[in-house]
Amino acid sequence: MSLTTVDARPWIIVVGGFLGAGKTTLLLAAARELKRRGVRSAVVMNDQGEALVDSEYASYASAQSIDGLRQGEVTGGCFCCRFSELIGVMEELRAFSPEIIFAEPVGSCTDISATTLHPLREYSDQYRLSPFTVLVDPERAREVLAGDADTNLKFLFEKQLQEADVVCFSKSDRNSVTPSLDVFGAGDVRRLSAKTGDGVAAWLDEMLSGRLSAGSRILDIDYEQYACAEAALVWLNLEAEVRPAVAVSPAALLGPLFDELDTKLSAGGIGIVHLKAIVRAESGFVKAAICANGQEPDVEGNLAASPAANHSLLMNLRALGAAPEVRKIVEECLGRIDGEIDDLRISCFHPAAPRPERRIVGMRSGL
Ligand SMILES: Nc1nc2c(ncn2[C@@H]2O[C@H](COP(=O)(O)OP(=O)(O)OP(=O)(O)O)[C@@H](O)[C@H]2O)c(=O)[nH]1
Ligand SMILES: [Mg+2]
Repeated sequence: MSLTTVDARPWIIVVGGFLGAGKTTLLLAAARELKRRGVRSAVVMNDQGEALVDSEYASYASAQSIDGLRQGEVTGGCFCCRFSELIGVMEELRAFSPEIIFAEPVGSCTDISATTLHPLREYSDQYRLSPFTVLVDPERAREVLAGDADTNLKFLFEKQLQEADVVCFSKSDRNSVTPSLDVFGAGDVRRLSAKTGDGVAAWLDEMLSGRLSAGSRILDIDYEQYACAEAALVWLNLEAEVRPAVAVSPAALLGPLFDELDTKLSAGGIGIVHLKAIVRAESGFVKAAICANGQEPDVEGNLAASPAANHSLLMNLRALGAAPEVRKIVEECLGRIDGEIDDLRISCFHPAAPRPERRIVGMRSGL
């Protein structure tokens, strides 16, 4: 008779961090690493809107190199406001017996420890919970530390750091020097690059070691201030079918559109926080992203895909500005595409005040 029992409960690994920090890229790199180890994983994406570039990108990644990665989504609100939905989605994913379930909260969200991690701890008969990682883009940290960041963005960034069990710098491949996060009480900060894979296995091992607890830090947060900070952001999610006048490759369609958007948003004084888009055609797909105005787009996918007559465009823009202006600029840029645009669906809004379903202790104000 064996005295050891196999723990069949999947691990939940929640990875937070500001918009564009590299959460999705890390989760997919970690899922790839797990696949190499013969471990099944799943991801749950989350957004205030519908039509997520991250989910579409995860589908491509899984088709290319993480065969078997299962996906779920909680849309139309953050994990804290849709906690029951998160539980329902994870329940559905368990039908595929993942050993690890990654969850990526909305990048403008905070207070996740009190409203998501702690409520999740009540499901300890079904899941094991790993420490809450907050991923930090060193460039964003430098901007906040230098006092160059918008005050609302700074508020969200700081609160996210204050509640992390584990703080980890992303993008180490292009940031050999990282700023000190001591002022945020971040303690020991890890570093990794999801692009090169450096540090990903070590981070994953730490998440699964059981050495650190989940939800060790609970925020003191004013919900009115939190709501104002989130509402300073504009969310634009767009879907469209594009038929250019002359067949072009996905890259040739997306490149000029991205340049135009960057130029027009910058001219309109709109601060781009994360602009990401995917164009897919029969010949292949291309994804592009920038995390600030004037940045060189980070492009992935099949740049050499042949010209195609039909393209599906998916775009998610998170910016600092007013929704009507942002929508107008995006519509103008789309209008400059030489060709036809069908099935255009745009939702553009300021995130509503967060109203968590659960919180371990009462909210200070606003609820
Ligand atoms: N050089 C480099 N770029 C990275 C790395 N990780 C992510 N990126 C890039 O950073 C940008 C943002 O990455 P995402 O993974 O989409 O960031 P996110 O935190 O999921 O963003 P949101 O979901 O919008 O909050 C993309 O252009 C990525 O390709 C990295 O390790 N190195
Ligand atoms: Mg993401």
